[in-house]
Amino acid sequence: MIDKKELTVILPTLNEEKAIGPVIDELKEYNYNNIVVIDGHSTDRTGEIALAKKVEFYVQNGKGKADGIKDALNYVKTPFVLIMDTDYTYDPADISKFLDRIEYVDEVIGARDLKSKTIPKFNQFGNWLITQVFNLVMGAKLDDVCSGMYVIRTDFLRSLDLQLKGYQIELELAAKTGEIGKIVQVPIKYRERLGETKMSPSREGINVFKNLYRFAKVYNPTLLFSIFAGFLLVPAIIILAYVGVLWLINPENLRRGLLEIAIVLIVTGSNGIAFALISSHLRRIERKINLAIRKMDDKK
Ligand SMILES: Nc1nc2c(ncn2[C@@H]2O[C@H](COP(=O)(O)OP(=O)(O)OP(=O)(O)O)[C@@H](O)[C@H]2O)c(=O)[nH]1
Ligand SMILES: [Mg+2]
Repeated sequence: MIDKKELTVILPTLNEEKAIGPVIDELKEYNYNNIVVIDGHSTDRTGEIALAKKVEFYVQNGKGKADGIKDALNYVKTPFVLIMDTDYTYDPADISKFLDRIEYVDEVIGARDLKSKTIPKFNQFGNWLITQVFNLVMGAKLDDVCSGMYVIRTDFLRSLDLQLKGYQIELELAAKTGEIGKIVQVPIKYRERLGETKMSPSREGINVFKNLYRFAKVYNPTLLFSIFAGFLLVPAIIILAYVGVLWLINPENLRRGLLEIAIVLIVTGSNGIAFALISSHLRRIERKINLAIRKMDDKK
């Protein structure tokens, strides 16, 4: 288990005046004293309260939670960081579980019980669906990829070239870490939020699925080409069977038009399969190169 002193807690805030005080107090009760609050230009008393609690407080450059977290890394001096939403939903009693595991891996994600009553029904389903699609695309086995509580190695996080904005950071982090490193998860509690949400579930949901599609192109083109091939080959086989049955019943009844459509679908679908095989091979090579680069970076 790593020492609490080796951990910095990054608290991203945007108008969290109701929650910031209790969140900092609880962290200090558990002796987590390296706390960096990174604020996205709050217009309420968030900054005032954080400063009164004598923690490091900075107003971020850029926009959104992701830019805030990247900015906060400039102030971190410990080898590990915990990123935790500052809305009181996460319980610092759970942090010791993360410290037990992070020694051996690159990222530890706190997995909420997605059936918990404290998560609105729409978000429960959304989080579940996003996690399932993420697992399918990335070949991962996570239970809650959108969790707002995770521990990560500081240098490793700095080395990742994170591009996505706002609430998409958790997704990109898990994708990039899974590619070249190791992620584990620990079960955590999830409590009622204090104060108002800053997130629009429908807008963020749409952005997430756009990004999952981009991840599929980059990390799992085999899956995309296979789906494409399936869409063509399944109807082709059905048409062929139909034409075949008609022809068997009456050899003079050969439906040439349908047969030609089936042949075109089969030729195009077979190309899809060929691309799927080639891309799977290329991805294996790319992954080996990425892992080799990671090893070289670790030795530096
Ligand atoms: N630094 C910074 N923090 C932000 C920004 N937008 C949101 N946050 C913080 O990011 C965390 C997550 O935001 P929430 O509004 O709780 O979003 P959520 O957890 O997805 O949604 P809920 O289920 O309603 O809690 C909170 O601590 C916010 O205060 C921003 O632009 N900059
Ligand atoms: Mg929240």
